[in-house]
This record gives sequence, structure tokens and C-alpha cells, in this order.
Amino acid sequence: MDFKRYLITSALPYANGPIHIGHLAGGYLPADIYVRYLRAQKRDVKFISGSDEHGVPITIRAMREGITPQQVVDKYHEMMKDSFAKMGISFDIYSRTSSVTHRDTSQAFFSKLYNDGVFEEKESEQYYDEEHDVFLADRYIIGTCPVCGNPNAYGDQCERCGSTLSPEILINPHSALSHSKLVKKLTKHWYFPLNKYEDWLKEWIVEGKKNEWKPNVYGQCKSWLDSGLQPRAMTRDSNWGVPVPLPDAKGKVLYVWFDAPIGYISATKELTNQWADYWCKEDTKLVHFIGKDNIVFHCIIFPAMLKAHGGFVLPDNVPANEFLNIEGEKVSTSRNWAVWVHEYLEDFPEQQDLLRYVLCANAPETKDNDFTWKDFQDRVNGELVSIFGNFVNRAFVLMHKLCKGKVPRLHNELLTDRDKELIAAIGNAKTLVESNIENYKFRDGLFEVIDLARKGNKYLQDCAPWSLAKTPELQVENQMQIDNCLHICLQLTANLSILINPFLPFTAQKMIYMMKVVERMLDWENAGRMNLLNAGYPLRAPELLFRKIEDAEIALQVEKLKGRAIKPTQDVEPTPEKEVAALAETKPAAPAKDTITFDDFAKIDLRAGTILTAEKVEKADKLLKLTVDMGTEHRTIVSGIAMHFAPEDIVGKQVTVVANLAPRKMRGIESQGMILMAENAAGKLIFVSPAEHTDAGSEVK
Ligand code: B3M
Ligand code: ZN
Repeated sequence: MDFKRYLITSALPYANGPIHIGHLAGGYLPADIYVRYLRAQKRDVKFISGSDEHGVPITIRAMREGITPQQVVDKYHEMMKDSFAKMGISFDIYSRTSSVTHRDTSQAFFSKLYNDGVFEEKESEQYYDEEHDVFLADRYIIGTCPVCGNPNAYGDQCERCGSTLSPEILINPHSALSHSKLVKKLTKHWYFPLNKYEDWLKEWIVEGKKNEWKPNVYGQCKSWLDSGLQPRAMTRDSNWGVPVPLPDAKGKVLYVWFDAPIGYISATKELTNQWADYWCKEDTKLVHFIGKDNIVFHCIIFPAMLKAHGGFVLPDNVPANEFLNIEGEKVSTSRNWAVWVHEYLEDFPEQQDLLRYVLCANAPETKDNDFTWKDFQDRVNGELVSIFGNFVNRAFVLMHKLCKGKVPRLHNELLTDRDKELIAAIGNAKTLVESNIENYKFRDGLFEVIDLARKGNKYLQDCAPWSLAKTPELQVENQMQIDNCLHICLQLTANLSILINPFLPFTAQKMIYMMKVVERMLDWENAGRMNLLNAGYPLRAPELLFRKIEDAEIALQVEKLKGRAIKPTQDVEPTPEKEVAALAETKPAAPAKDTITFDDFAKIDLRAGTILTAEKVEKADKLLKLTVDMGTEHRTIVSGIAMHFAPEDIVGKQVTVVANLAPRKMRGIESQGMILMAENAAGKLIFVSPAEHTDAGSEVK
């Protein structure tokens, strides 16, 4: 089909935290490459995204930070928008689902389905927290995981073993808000009968998309369809979300996965009055870029909603990516195992294209992939700097040296086979990049561009214009050969700028500045041409396109990543513990303290110690007097933990001691150090212990 319009969406990220590089690699960078390519082809395209500001993730974050959901989304919306803009993700609009247009649009969508009698109304028993007077989403229910025994598993998932759970199968389920036992209460909800759309979905996907959609996407859909679809509640009991537009629906909001995809429509409305052309005309190509955890929502639920509503186009493709791991481990925002985009931008200012390059070259297009800082360095230094950057730089330097700083003319009569081969390779590269991008194979497309630069380097090496310049007796003819070589190299440079532009737009801009050409030269139709730069035209001095990444920078990043990650301990996974504590909502997280230097930190002598004895201090409710084995000595330490621990329970426990704290007297006893404790949001104290038993006196650093 010949499409007249392109409507490209990237998943609306939850506004509950900053953007990490896994986000970029999943649904944003590929979409941006695709969109920039379409724009360079002068096709009519709109690129849509925005913040997903509803749902349980937002309310959880609000509780954790001790602020309101509105404050959470205001903060992270701006932060995410800023990170995307700085990385060159060129949305036509980055909206948010708390907008009025979105509320109206999603309510109207719901009402249309309601009035058409699509929904099934059902009363069911749901878990209810009587103390807080609320129905509990699965995330707010905590109990013991029946699979691995984790006592802090959530009602929808166990974060220790990864099992998908439901509140019904949790052992001893209780409320994360009040810790009280749950009661069940009747509540009414509106269900979308997905089962009624099963046949239609099968025809559309299984028969229609088998060879078009990526195997990972098609496979997931097929297995959902094979296992049979069930009606799904499209409303929730909550006070955060789009209110259900019905008179008898007080305290009910639209399910976040009902309203969020409609956010694509609302954002398009905010962008243009012609929004309906993009959403309703059959010759629009709608493509959703997402991560693999969103496949079912974009391939099954949302299309069924659109179908039920009627009048909308359906996605032509949903090229979902798999996950990007970091240094061999799954990204975990709660464990702080992530590379945050705003931090990258601070540490590598003006180097967006280095990250864009590595994330595309290593994109998890067909399977989960791993981002490592070493690979980042290797790819930047070994591919960008020494192949692409090196070629462009050499072409410019030699042109300045051997051709007086101007584009030399081409002597057609002297063209060699080597010249002709390279010229053919340029046209060929254009075709290959095109077909790769059109088929969502961005890595392969990018490698074709790098490969073309590699051919340029080889060509330059084989022509060796610098040695031709050394034989003055053959000056005239040699100069003509030098001219031809550099003419071709400069036309190749111009071509490289067009081909790299969708991938590395900042680099393309630098290149057109060096070549003193206008933006329009980057139009895709110019790729493959050998007359982009006119003979006799003076060019600027070369600028280095990319900078090398030093070993020390990489070491620093790895240290930073590992240093701040929250490590799982032996007893209890810290993630659920942390979140449970947060959910209890008794105490907001303490504000961050000022930055200190490494030297400041190095002044603190931290040691592992073993508690040998513990006894209550007379007339002091809160204090315990401890003897701690520090390896070379035994110390007396007075600690304010008596309300939290019985003395007999902590004997033998390993702890972390601040060993060089000036001694001070408490209730007449000299305390010779301090024991480190973590305090959760509920005010509970937890020992900061080595995860494994270690020698008393071991340095903690
Ligand atoms: N906010 C989930 C996510 O951020 C969800 C995507 C919505 S797309 C309509 O992964
Ligand atoms: Zn488990």
C-alpha cells in the first residue's frame, strides 16, 4: 500500500522516574531514526509521545517520596522531556496524560463504547483496606511468594524470583498501606470483552501480520491468542486517574492501560487540527515503537479498543525491542542499576551521538542485549573515531594540503576502476540503508554507513595521494589523480552526512557546517549523487567529529554504577523491603545531602565488627551497651537501638562500625565508635551488615 501519512508513536513512559538508556534503546531511539529518515524523504510524518501520568507506578512513587502524585508527575515529566530533547529525540509533540484534552478524549472514547453497549458491568469482590478505606491494587498487596518464599512479594509479581502472581495465591496477603489483614468487598467495574474480539484479532494478526511483524512480537501475540482472551476490567477504584464518566462511578477512574494509548490520539489532537487525517484515513501508516513488556497492550488490547470504537486506523507495525541489560544485569530502577540519561549528558556533554551510536549498534532488536561501558569505549574508539571520523578528517586535511582548501575538479577521462568501484558502493549503500530502515533493522542500516566509511578509508589508503605529491617530475598528471581521489572522497563525505543523519543528527550538522552547505543537502534524495559539492568550492578546516573515550572515564562510570547500586543481601531482597516501607507512608525519604569529595569520604574508617555482648543500659530506654570484636581489639559501643532489638537477638551479628569517631560519654559509659543502621520509611531500624560473613576488623570501603 502506498501510504500518504505516517503516524509514529513511542510508548508514553510513566512519569515516575528519570529516563535510562534502556528506555532510549527500546522505543525512542529507533523511532527517532525512523522518523528522521521519513522526514529526510519529505514524507508527511508526525512523531508522537508524552508522559503516562496515571496508574499505580505514580502513586507508589508519590508515597515513596512523601509527595502528591501531581508533584511526582510534574517533576518527572519535565525531567524526561528535557532528556529526550537533549538526546535529539525529535518528537513533534511530547504531551502528558494529565492534560485536559486527554481527559476529554479518553472519557469520550469510554462513553462511546459504553453507549454502544460494548462493556460488561460486573460486580466482584476486591481486596479492601478498611483502615485506609481504599480498594487495593495488586501492587499494594504484600505476602509471601508461593514460589520462592520471599515474604515481601507483591500481589502482581515477586521481585525476587520474577514470578507473575495474583493476590489470591500469595500466602498471608496483607495491605502494604496499613499492614492489616485484607477484607474483600464488592465493587462494580466495566469490562472490555476481549474474548469477543478473539476471532477478529486472530485473522488480523495470525493471518495478516505473520510475515510482517518481528518474530518476537508476532510470537508473543500468537501465544496470547492461543491461550484464549478474557474480559478485562477497564476501570479501577482509585482517586488518581481519569474519572469514569458515568453518574454511578464515584471514586472510579479509567484503567491506566485504557487511557494511556488513547494518549497518542489526545497528543495528536493537541499537535494539529488535522489530527483526524492521521488517525482515521486508511492511507496512514501507524507504527508503535515500544519495549517488549508493552506488546500485548499495543498489539491486542488497544487495537481491539480501536476496532470496537470504529473509525480509527490500526497499527501497521509494532516493532518492539527486547531489553537492554547493563553490565550483565537486568536494569532495575529500584536497585538503582541503570545508566540515567541526564547523568550521561552531564558526564559527556555534547556527546549525544556517541550514546546514540552505541545504543543503535547494540540495539536489542531480536534478543536482549548487554550494554557495557567497555563496549561503549570500544565502539566509539574503534568504529566512530577510527573509521568514520578518521575518514572525514583525512579527506579534509588532505584537501587543504594538496588542493588549496577547495573541492578539486573531477577529470572524468582519468577515472580508474578503483574510483568507479567506490562510486558504485555509494549508490549501493543508499539502497541498503533504505531497505534496512524501512524494515526496522536499524543496526544493519547503521553498519552499512560505517562500512561505506571503511571503504573510503581503504580507497584513500590505496590511492595514497600524499605520495603522489612527492614526485615533482610527474606533477601535472599526478595532481589530476590527486584531484580525482579527493573529489571522490569529498563527495563521499557529503553522502555520509546524508546517510548518517537519521542515526547521528548532531554529527550530520557538524558535517554540513564543515562543508558549508545548507540543511537541504541532507534530503534523502541527494544520497547516491556525486555532485553534491561543486568543484572550486572552498571548505572549512576540519573539526574532529568524535572524541576518544579514555580508560579512566570508563573506569569512573563503572565505579559509579556499582558504587550506588543497592545490593541484595542474603536475608531479604532490599527492593520489596524498600518499597513496602515506602508504601507504609509514614515518613518521606530524607532529602539528599550535599556532595562530598572522595577525600572527605576517605576520612571515615569503616570496619566490619562482630557483636560479642549486648546489655541494656540502666535508666536509658533506648540504649544498649555492646562489646564489639574489631579484629585487633574489643570496643565498647553504646547504641540507640534498644527499642528495636532484644540484646540476646543480636549477639554474634556482624555490623559496620565507624571506627574513628571521637569517643563520647553516654550515661557515664565511653562509647568508642558507632554502628551503621538503615531506617526505613516506617521508622524500622535495620543493621547495615556485610552480605557475607567476614573477618572482624575488615575494612569497609
Ligand atoms: N507507561 C508502560 C511503560 O512505561 C506504559 C506505556 C504506555 S504506552 C501507551 O513501560
Ligand atoms: Zn518469588
